[in-house]
Amino acid sequence: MKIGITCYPVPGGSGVLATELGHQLAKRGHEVHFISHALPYRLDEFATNIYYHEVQVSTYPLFDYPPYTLSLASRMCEVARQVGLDVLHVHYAIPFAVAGHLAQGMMGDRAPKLVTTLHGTDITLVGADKSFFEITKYSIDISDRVTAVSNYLATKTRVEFGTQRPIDVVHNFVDTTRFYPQEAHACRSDLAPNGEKIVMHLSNFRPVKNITGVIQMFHRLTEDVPATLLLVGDGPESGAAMTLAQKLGIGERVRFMGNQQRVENLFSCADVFLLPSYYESFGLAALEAMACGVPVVAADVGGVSEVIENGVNGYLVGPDDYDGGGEKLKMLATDDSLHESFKNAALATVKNKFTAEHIVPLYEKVYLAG
Ligand code: GMT
Repeated sequence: MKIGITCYPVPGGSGVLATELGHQLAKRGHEVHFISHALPYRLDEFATNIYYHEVQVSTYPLFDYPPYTLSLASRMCEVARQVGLDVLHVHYAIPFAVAGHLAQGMMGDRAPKLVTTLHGTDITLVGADKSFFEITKYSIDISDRVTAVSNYLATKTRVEFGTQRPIDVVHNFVDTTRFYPQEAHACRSDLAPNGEKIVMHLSNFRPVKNITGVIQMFHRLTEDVPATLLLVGDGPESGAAMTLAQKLGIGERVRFMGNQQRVENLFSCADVFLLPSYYESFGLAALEAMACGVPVVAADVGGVSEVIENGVNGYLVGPDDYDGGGEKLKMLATDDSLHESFKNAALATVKNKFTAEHIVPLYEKVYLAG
């Protein structure tokens, strides 16, 4: 098939998933066309069967806000005509589904099928904002097929928007040829020269990620265990994280890595991954950690329990339960046999449910469905 993909190109779960899906579809022989205003964050090297079509966003003194959605719709239509797209798969409802719908309208009979994947905050935060409510509801209604990344998100969407339309649940997946337990990367000796334990957090540092929880839970751990916190990613809460770490006297134990392309190398240095978000529709970063054999302590919110089984392959705590989170970090950092059993259970969860081989055919089925 010829598949167009539109996603946010910046670091974030929806863009990562969309790009990883593009890679997997291309490997399976499909022709994949990314349509975006910038190269997606993980589309960082040449790959056979993958093409990139940039959207030029024009501005004009009359426009206070450049009309990106219209430029995108035009580009989607051009690409669809040029290459004969069968499917246009947009990741995140706003504004991509509406742009896709406009492109379909311009294409007439030869329009590609519009598939919209809901990732989480497009429904829970952005979509539920009054000013976006109607357009998000419309985006769901006009898509030919809608998928959601967890059962939780599919149910939440039906309830929030009062829609009965079918939503296929297609969980996130991880590329296990890239994310697997490997020898600790050279950075481990640099980050933990005296054998400290390494806790890692990866996100785009938005308020929903509860960076205060990350620092506080890590702080509880350091009361008993020498440890380093690896913060990977960047965003609006980065500065506050640094300030809080300094205030708690653990500033020197926290390493800010910024946005990194090869996060698998950093996972290979970590002992535990920490994700105490206030909301998480799935938790792709947790899944990547698990694929690298790193047990996760996460908040029991949204669809996280569809990935993490509490007490088996990770721990689930309340997002503001700093003592509970710190205690679980401590258990995994100090009990080697517990760590080994969680590591093996996490690897088995990934292998049995969340590999590309399990999930990508489900997307192909959605593309082919009538
Ligand atoms: O919130 C983020 O970290 C980014 C966000 C996005 O849409 O870019 O991630 C969402 O999509 C991921 C991929 O499907 C999910 O694994 C994340 O759980 C989800 N984030 C939230 O729900 C907060």
